[in-house]
Amino acid sequence: MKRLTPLFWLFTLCWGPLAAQTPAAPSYAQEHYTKKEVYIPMRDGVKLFTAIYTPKDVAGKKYPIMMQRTCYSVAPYGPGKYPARLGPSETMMKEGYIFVYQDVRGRWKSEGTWTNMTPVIDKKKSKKDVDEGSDTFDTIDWLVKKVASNNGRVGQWGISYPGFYTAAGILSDHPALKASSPQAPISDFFFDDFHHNGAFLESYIFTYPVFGVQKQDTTSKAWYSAQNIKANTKDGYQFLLDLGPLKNADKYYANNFFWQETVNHPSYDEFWQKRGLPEHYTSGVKPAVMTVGGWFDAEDLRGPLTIYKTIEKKSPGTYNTIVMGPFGHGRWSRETGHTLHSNVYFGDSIATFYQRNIEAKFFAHFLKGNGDKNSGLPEAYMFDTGRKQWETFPKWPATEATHLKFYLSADGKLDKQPAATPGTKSFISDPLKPVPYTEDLTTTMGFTPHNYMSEDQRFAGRRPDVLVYQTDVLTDDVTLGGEIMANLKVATSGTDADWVVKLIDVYPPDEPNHDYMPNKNITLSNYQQMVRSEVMPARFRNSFEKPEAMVANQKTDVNFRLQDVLHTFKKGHRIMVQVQSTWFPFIARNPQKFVENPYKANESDYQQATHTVHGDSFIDVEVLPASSTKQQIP
Ligand code: PG9
Repeated sequence: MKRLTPLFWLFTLCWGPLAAQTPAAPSYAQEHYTKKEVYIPMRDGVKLFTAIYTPKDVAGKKYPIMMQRTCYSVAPYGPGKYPARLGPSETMMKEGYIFVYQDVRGRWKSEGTWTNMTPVIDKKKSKKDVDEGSDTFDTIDWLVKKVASNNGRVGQWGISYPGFYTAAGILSDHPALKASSPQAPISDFFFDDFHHNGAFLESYIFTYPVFGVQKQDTTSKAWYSAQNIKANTKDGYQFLLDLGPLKNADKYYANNFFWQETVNHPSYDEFWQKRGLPEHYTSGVKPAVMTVGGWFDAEDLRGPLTIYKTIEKKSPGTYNTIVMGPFGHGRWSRETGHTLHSNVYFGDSIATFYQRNIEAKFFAHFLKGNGDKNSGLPEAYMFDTGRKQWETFPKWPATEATHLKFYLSADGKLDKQPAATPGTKSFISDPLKPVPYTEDLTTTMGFTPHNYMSEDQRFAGRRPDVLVYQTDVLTDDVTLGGEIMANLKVATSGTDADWVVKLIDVYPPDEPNHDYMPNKNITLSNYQQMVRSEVMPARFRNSFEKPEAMVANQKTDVNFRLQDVLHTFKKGHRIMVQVQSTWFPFIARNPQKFVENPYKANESDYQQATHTVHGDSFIDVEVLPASSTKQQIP
């Protein structure tokens, strides 16, 4: 939430009352669209609330339908009420589509019972077997038959949870669904949002009222807000440290069904597995798919990359493409002028470029054009976050990429070869003094994390419980493009630990500040920009389903994937890797003593431990040759 400047308040105090007296001029949506609200019956009889906005200019015209299904409300409710913008962008609102918004089952004005990440029923045996695929099918079937002036073609889009409903909608298999754009879609709550590789994101603890309380009736008013945690502080690090073990959250959430489900399913069991989406795609994905994500998306980064790669692998005949921009969560949907993430400036109007030249083009081709798959768009439209420019690839990960290993050498160097005698580096990890995940405390009591994904990491690297490894100053640009694997060889004096690996771009000492620094206390001189990071609980190193303790002081392999990148480390920069075991309160603290269920650990289970990283640990990255990228001039 942007801080409102004094100028804003001045304007509001002076002009606000005047503005309140004269009716606001009708918005573009009000002037050019009519609105209808209906209940659409699903096959099991449950009715879903749906708002339909149709262009007024329908004389002799037919329009495609663009649909979004959401758990976050289709407000504003009421026949004369319009949102500021219809559709994914102003461009598409002005191009003219029939925009449809639907409250999903169990949410807001729709009927039915809510559950998170609705499990997919692959083989439906009766009308009672319903999921998001069947609800999407029934909705599309009703729309194409009943909505006047539609051209029989439907597109679907959505960001985040609506991205999940879009990705799940692909499984509807409705013949009218021609184009689907899951954007920052959730793929699986054990790897997106609430967990990363099963490590619980304690930074999400404030969101549980939104997802863990059943409404009693159809409603246009939030029914869960009373459950919010009331805290008289902005310091989430201290607030959650003072909360102590996760079991103490029951004082807030004893009746919150999603919190109880989270607590009672600490491993990747049937509860989470049946809520995962990617494994349900098969060879017959019908609609054209354009998955969209942000390289700095702190909520759903695994989702877009995994859904794109899964469809690519399982349904090679499908028009299946990916776009990854220099954005935080969903920030491609709103133009901010100067495109920044945390303190890093990427250029101007990048969201508008994406909306006009990529998103609108994709939907126009398949919903208004001949839909022959010659859309003029590439397979992979990827923004190089180091060079700060769009690149296009005929395949992702790029076929020209070569693998390179960086060894975590005991002398603190990132070496391309392991030392003859690898040696070790150790640190004391103390759950009572965890490494902060951000220096920006103002973001630690919010709904979800955001800025840490490209934040300066000097505050962490200067702590004794964070190990630092780096290359010499680069004499040439090095472009990492594709997947990253961490292959750690570690030990602990305890019997459990979380392992965090952070890939960092170290700027040169003479790096100047850009003109749009959002944080006046930061200098880009020697800035240690986070490029990618991930956590892996050692308990899940061999299986996410069957956690295993570590054997004290035994060298142990902990191998895990960090999400893809496209980042050029420029000449004069360094490549850095930091390794740590606490990352608070982004993730919950690990007791560092193996317990069956960390959500039920007692205060006495939390213990200091000495952790060791062996010098034959390595990070395996994909390096692109300079010539492999084709710069896309906006
Ligand atoms: N994926 C995002 C989210 C899910 C659950 C909790 C908090 C955030 C989103 O839908 O915005």
